[in-house]
Formats: sequence, structure tokens, C-alpha cells
Amino acid sequence: MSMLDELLRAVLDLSEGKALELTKKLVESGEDPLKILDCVRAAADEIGKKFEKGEYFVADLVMAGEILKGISEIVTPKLREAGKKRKAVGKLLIGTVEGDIHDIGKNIVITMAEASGFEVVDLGVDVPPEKFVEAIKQHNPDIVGLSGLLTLAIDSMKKTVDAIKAAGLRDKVKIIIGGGRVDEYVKEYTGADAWASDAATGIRIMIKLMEEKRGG
Ligand code: B12
Repeated sequence: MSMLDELLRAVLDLSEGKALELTKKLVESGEDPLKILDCVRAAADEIGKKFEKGEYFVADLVMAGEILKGISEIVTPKLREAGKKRKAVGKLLIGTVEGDIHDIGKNIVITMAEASGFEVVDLGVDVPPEKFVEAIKQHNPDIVGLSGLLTLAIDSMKKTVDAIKAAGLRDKVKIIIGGGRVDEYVKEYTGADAWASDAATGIRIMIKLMEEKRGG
């Protein structure tokens, strides 16, 4: 069994000590931080399925959350090193939308965006539409990132885009949505400009959006 498989197993078994120790070993051995994060995603999906089937309970989700957070904290410095440091390509304002408190994925997006030269303003979790609108006025970002993992987050994303439109700010920003439940259909429904279900793709799209913004 490879060390990555062992890590997946340890996360699924919810054995925190072992999972964190394996992550440290993987990082020390020079494993690609993105591969470690892929493993984290795979483990999270499995845990989610077990939760849906009633094999895991909310307490297990909480434990899993702690472990996933611990792993991403160990990997984060490597992710920064791996990202090519360039001069700021733009400003990203990001938050987890109203009603949703999942933030492990959002924080990974932030780390990778910073490593790619974005200046990032993080609004945290459970962010109401009005707070996004106020923050756009205050920080004047190029891109607004809306994160959400719950199905209900889709409606919060739509409300947020609507509020940005109503405030007359829609033309000033590009909006990208991300998280577990997003796809092309959700992008259309919410009125966003782009979507991504993983951080690496999200960053590539954001860089492209910046080029479009400069060009147009
Ligand atoms: C850990 C976890 C928790 C932790 C969260 C801890 C934290 N600080 O974030 C806790 C225990 C708090 C939690 C609570 C709940 N959870 Co929960 N949770 C999970 C779990 C197992 C893993 C999520 C995670 O961290 N994944 C790892 C990260 C790295 O992946 P990620 O979040 O997808 O992020 C990546 C991408 O999505 C993307 N991305 C994310 N944001 C953005 C933003 C932008 C702009 C871009 C470009 C990209 C991007 O990049 C990231 C890196 O690649 C998921 C299962 C799953 N399959 O996701 C369930 C899950 C999301 N939870 C679920 C549920 C139901 C709940 C609760 C309602 C449970 C309850 N009964 O209380 C509550 C809701 C609380 C709330 N109001 O938000 C369901 C949602 C079902 C649904 N369809 O709505 C899931 C899918 C589990 C399941 N299968 O049933 N949860």
C-alpha cells in the first residue's frame, strides 16, 4: 500500500494522529502537495457517502473536519512554495455563502490564489449577500469567489449575485462559484461567470478571467 493510500485509510478510520503523521512524512519525502490534497478530497467524498448512508454521524463529520483541517495546515506552506511567486495578478474577494460554514476547501483556494500572486480578502463563512456587497464597495476586487458545499448554498449564491447586481456592481467584478455542488447548470442559475469544483482549476480560470478583464 502506498503512503497516499495509507493516508486515505487513516482519514477514513478517523485516526487523527496517524493521518497527520503520514501527511508530515509525505511532505518531508517531497510528495506533490496537490496529490496530497487530491487524497484529502477523495477521503472527504468517502466520508460524505458514509454519512449519507447513516454509517457515520455528525460527530464523525466534525472529527473528519478536524483531520482534514490539520492535513491542509501541514500542506499549506508547501503549496505556497510550489506556487510560482509573481507580482499580484489581481484582487480576489472570497467567502462561504450564507447558511454554509464549510471552509476547508475555501482556505485551500485562498492559499493557492495567494501563491499565484492574487491579493486575497477573506470574508469567512456564513457570509450574507449584503456583506459581500459592502466588501466589494470597500475593497474593489477584480474577482468575487463564492464557496459553498451544501445544496442550500446554491440559492445563497444566487441571492448574492442578485444583490451584487441590484447594487449596480455586477459589471465591476467577475464572479466564480466553487465547492461540491456546482456545475455549468448552477453557474447559469446563479448568474456567475465561472465555476470550478477544485482549487487548481479555479485558479487557472481566475487567471484567465483577469486576462479577459484586462483585455475588455
Ligand atoms: C468536513 C465536513 C464538515 C465539517 C466542516 C468543517 C469545516 N471547517 O469546513 C462540519 C462537521 C462542520 C460539517 C457540517 C455539516 N455538514 Co458537512 N461535510 C464535510 C465533508 C466530509 C468534507 C468537506 C471538506 O472539507 N472537503 C475537503 C475540501 C478540500 O474539499 P472541498 O470543500 O470540496 O473544496 C475544494 C473544492 O470544492 C474547491 N472549492 C471550494 N470552495 C471554492 C470556492 C471557489 C471560488 C473555487 C473556485 C473553488 C472552491 O476547491 C477546494 C480544493 O480543491 C463533506 C463531504 C464532501 N464530499 O465534501 C460533508 C458535507 C459537505 N456536509 C454535509 C452536511 C449535510 C453537513 C451538515 C448539514 C451536517 C449536520 N446535520 O449538521 C452540517 C452543515 C453545517 C453548515 N451550516 O454548513 C453534506 C452536504 C449535503 C448537501 N447536499 O447539502 C456533505 C456533502 C456530506 C454528505 N455527503 O452528506 N461538515
